[in-house]
Amino acid sequence: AQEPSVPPVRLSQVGFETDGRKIAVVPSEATAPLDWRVVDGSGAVAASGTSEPFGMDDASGQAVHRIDFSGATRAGEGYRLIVGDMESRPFAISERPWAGLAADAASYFYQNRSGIEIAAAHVERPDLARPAAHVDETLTCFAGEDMHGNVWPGCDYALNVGGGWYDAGDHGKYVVNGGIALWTLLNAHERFGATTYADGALALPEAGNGVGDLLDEARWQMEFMLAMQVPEGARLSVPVGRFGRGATLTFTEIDAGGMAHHKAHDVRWTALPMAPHDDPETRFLYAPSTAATLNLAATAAQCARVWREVDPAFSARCLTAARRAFAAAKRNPEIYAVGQFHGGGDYGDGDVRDEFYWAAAELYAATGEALFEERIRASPHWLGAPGDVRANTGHISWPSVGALGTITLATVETGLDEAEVARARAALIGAADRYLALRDSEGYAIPYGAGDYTWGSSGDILNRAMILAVAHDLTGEARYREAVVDATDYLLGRNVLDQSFVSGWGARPMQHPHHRFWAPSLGDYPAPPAGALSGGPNARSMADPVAQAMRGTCAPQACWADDVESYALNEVAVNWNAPLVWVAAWLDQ
Ligand code: 9MR
Repeated sequence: AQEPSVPPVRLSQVGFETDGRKIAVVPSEATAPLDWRVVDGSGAVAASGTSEPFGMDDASGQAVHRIDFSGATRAGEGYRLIVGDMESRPFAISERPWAGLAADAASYFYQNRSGIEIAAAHVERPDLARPAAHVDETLTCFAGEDMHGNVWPGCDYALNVGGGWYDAGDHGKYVVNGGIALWTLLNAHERFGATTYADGALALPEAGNGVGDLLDEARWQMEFMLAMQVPEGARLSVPVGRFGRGATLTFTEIDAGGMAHHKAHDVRWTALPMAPHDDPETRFLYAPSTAATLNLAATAAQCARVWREVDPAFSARCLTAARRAFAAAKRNPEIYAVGQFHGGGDYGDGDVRDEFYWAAAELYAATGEALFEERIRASPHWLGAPGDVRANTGHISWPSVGALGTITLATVETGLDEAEVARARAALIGAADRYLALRDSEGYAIPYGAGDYTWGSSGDILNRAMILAVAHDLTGEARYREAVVDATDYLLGRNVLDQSFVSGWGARPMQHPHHRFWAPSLGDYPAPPAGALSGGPNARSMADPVAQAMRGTCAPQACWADDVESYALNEVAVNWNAPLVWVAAWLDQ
């Protein structure tokens, strides 16, 4: 259940670490500082001070003050922050406020697996169980018209692409986007696989098999990614030319062997609500793309490295697939996902230089071979364009994956010399420094600007938190960790909406994600499990009717609704929950 909003003191609804950063935000036009005090459950003052007037905050559309009450350090429940006649809801201070969040966030992936029963034994409530769906699905390529009347020729084979995760609230499975989520879980395994995500830590059917639970989860997706690879020697007719949408396409035949099909999904969007096993539609593979091929190359190379000791045969299989994919991408470097089809997301990306860099970095980390090293050095993402956060490794999202390669080069033992490793590290620390500066310039003290709020803003913010966390690990400087706490506190309630964007966490959690099965308002369907992250406020691509009705009426941080119908504001997705897995585990350590 959700408590009513308690305006107007905004702080994390999940609480604070004893010796950690504690920030609250209150709206106030006052130009002079305001007196505040934190009182404990018995009314005794635990800390007091004066606020920092910030002035107008464009993201929230309010004038605000920031209050730093980090001086309140004693563990306890029932604290309140009092500022004049404003009073917060009760909050807790504890050693581990985020304990359990990492496991809940990871459970999202199990519960969105395709091709397997979701068993009552592994979920928090029996109504979250469901039968297996799309088991061993053997699909051929879509042949027919796209939305713009282009006729796609298809392929003359079928692949068993069962398994994998559903991308989001829909039933599609996408290699672009599946790849970034998979990389993030594998990276989290490398860091937290012996602790937070050790074997048996999560409720999984594979628990007790001697393998870290995040590896088990990642394998479910890795097998799907491998299955999406085009058979050797297959000649396919694909669109050529520069990235462009809606245009009349020209098709050319290529040697597509080793590429990856961009995606697999229903020929029509499945209805909302609908459990996966009730899906009545026909599903197809869609044409391969260079971006998907490089997502496969990068994650399969990461697989080869991470599973080397755990499962040498699987590791070898991954390495072969990664090499084949990289060679296929070099042979076909500009096959873009320009088709727009009914029934699935596009994930079209007109610039794959970052995907080439990412794949080369992972293949270099896996093999140490000169071919990949040269490719890294030749990439604009290696040197980085000064001042450009995207090119210079700081921005992570499904079409922008350069920083993933840089994180690997900066933190994994490769053949790079010391100076080059230092450069990779400096690039990440430089990006983190820009996020710190942005955090300081925002009223709600988060590394996200008023103009940034777009589809999946929650995931963006967590990806920035990941960069800040890496900078903390590289430098040991507390200010980077504080900014990770800031980003997390925002998601857990320190925002203009007094909203936790994570289901099951906080006094006012998101409850109605755009998800076909977790749709309690639409019939006999379960409420979401704890740990699912809403896409979050989006003022830039307000594509659905709920969002459209809000256009022009909301400040960027307020452009959000807890509405099952709103895919642009309140969907859940693997690429957003994956950095929640990573950041929650990092913070709890
Ligand atoms: O996350 C994607 C966002 O960046 C795009 O702007 C949007 C429109 O193309 O698509 C989002 O991804 C959706 C995908 O296309 C289909 N499954 C649900 C995804 C999350 O909303």
